[in-house]
Amino acid sequence: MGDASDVDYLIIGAGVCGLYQLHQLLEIGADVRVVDANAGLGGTWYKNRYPGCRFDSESYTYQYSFSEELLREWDWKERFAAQPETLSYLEYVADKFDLRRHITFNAKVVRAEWSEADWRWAVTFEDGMRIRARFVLYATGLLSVPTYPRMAGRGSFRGLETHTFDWPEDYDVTGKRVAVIGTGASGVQVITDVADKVEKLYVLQRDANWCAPLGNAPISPEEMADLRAKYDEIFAWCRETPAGFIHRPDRTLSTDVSREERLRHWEELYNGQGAGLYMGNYRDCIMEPGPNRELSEFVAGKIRQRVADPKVADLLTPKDHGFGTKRVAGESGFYEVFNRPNVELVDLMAHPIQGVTEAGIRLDMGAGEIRDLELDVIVYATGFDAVTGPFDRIDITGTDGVRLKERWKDGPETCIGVQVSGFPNMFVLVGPQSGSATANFPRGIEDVVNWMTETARHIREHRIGRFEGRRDAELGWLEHVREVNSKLLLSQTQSWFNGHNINLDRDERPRVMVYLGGAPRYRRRLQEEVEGGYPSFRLA
Ligand code: N01
Repeated sequence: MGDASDVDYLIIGAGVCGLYQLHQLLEIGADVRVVDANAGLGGTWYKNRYPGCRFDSESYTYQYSFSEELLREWDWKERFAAQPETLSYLEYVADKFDLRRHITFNAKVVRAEWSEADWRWAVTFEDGMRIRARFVLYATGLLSVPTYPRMAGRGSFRGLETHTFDWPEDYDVTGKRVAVIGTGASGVQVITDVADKVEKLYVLQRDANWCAPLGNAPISPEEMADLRAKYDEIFAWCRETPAGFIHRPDRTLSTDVSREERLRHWEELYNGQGAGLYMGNYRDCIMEPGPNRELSEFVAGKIRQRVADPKVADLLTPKDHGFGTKRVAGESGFYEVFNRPNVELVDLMAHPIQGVTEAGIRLDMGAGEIRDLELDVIVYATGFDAVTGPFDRIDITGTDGVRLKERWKDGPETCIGVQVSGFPNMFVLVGPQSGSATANFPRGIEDVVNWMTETARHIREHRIGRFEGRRDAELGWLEHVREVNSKLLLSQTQSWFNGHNINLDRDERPRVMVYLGGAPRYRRRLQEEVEGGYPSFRLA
């Protein structure tokens, strides 16, 4: 393809964030185009088609709040909608607001180069197409680069080998012999969904991960009507909670109440809905080791009650981190799966994978012994090169020929999570150290997109041609994020939240990937910039 015409705003990514940003920029009459590597819209919800995929935000909080009409028209079927419903919702939004004609699909960006001569980005695509844009907005997602583990023989397997993220559309596992590697949020969902359909399921677990019941159920028409009547209240409430969920940490400390009261409260949260047990619990449970240990022991007791074999229950209980100090997986019958005769938990710590063979997976049983698992399907539920991965795979060059990948080689640095010094006119809508990264996603991105839209207005009104984050502001933000994050036990565990995401080297230095200061504080920080005339940025 030849050169495409210039555009003012180029948004990369047509997922939850990109679609909303497109709508908002169109509303203010901006010249805008969206490009997406996929053949359809939806981002995460387009790609993740593995059985059991759903979100663990309450459905009615995982939707756009900008249009009353849309809120009136759309009915959610389940408290926690599954992937097909969420994708249908996003398609409905795109059609209703006539967004599709502004999106180019099958357009994978491979390079973006800043030109200081004319203050434009030259964006190159895999097929050779080029677009020149005044501003490039990255809505490339946090979890859009899957990581396949490095294993000898991978690719030689005769059956289906797939990552959860790349699950082939409509692939049916019924009657098959399946191995799932990984027990994070994706693994837990796929394992639970396929267990009663497959002939044999091997769950290959390295470290155990904490889970909590999701409490999913259908939404009746009466409940839907009731929720709809309360939408204003629900959105207002979510705006004030740290992660944009309906759950909010309790100001009471666990040590302020009796043990009897604590256990009663935890029992209630465990049997409740969604992420209440770790987002709506006593504040000190995710900040102080002692209270966290007691809560972890409570949840471990639940695992022992639900899993018949005590040895399996013990293996499924995390030993390396406390409850809620990594992303907790929402589950719906996960533990009961291990009581089924066709399911086997394989402890990779004791019996590591030696390699993938034509017929399946070979385990190292120690003392020179091996064990071959004969399989039809291998599922890698092994996570993502999270947060920075989507940027690393594009060759982004800023001023003086500096590459973003090089700038971020020891960890990302951003100006309040929305820009990077040396990369003018490049805006990060979803990326490192942004409030959008750890929030209930639609709630988090609304803050950034609304700020971006306001900023686009400012750019037009003041005829700004060059907009760049200041280095001193960037260093200040990094220090602030480090300080805020250090207050939570989450910052001390190894997960994608602090850069232990690519599983190549498990002892990699922690990186400041996310901002844990909460959505309200982040929103205020962005607003301060607008009100103060953008003091953290250089405008020309
Ligand atoms: O990925 P993960 P995920 N050999 O990184 C294991 C979102 N999400 O896709 O802990 C063997 O959490 C790894 O083991 P270990 C959500 O934000 C949301 O599950 O490193 N095992 C771990 O068990 C979530 O946080 C929803 O020892 C290997 C697993 O693979 C994020 O996506 C649903 C391995 C990876 O877990 C990522 O979740 C799904 C190896 N070489 C996902 N490498 C909802 O909203 C990795 N593992 C409900």
